[in-house]
Amino acid sequence: MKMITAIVQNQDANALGKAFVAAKIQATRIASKGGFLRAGNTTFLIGVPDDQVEQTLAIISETSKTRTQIMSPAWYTESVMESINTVPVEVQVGGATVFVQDVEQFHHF
Ligand code: 2BA
Repeated sequence: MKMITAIVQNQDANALGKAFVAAKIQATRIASKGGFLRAGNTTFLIGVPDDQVEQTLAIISETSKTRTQIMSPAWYTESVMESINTVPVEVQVGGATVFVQDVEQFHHF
């Protein structure tokens, strides 16, 4: 069994959740926030048998889009003084950031 952790943009989260339900893949959705942009994103925890990993990754890949966001460096520095002369920069986000880990034990009591 594997644990797939997928961080996706909020705009893609509903479609991805629906796709998991349609494919009978069980997932848990957690509201999260990126450390860099500090914008909301959604983290899915998906426990799947080994033979469902590829299907799960394909669904995530098909559903998650790459987008460009404008980021003010002031958000990053949190400095009011620095924010005066900073120019917003474009940052490319996504599609999805995905980790696949081995599951040592799975219990469902
Ligand atoms: P954020 O940390 O808010 O990052 C948003 C986007 O900003 C990233 O998109 C990347 O393009 C850019 N970025 C992040 N850190 C940067 C830095 N130090 N310098 C320049 N640009 C930077 P993605 O790579 O698609 O990441 C989307 C979200 O996925 C991240 O939101 C974070 O929540 C998560 N993530 C990405 N890599 C991760 C990792 N290694 N571990 C845990 N979470 C990760």
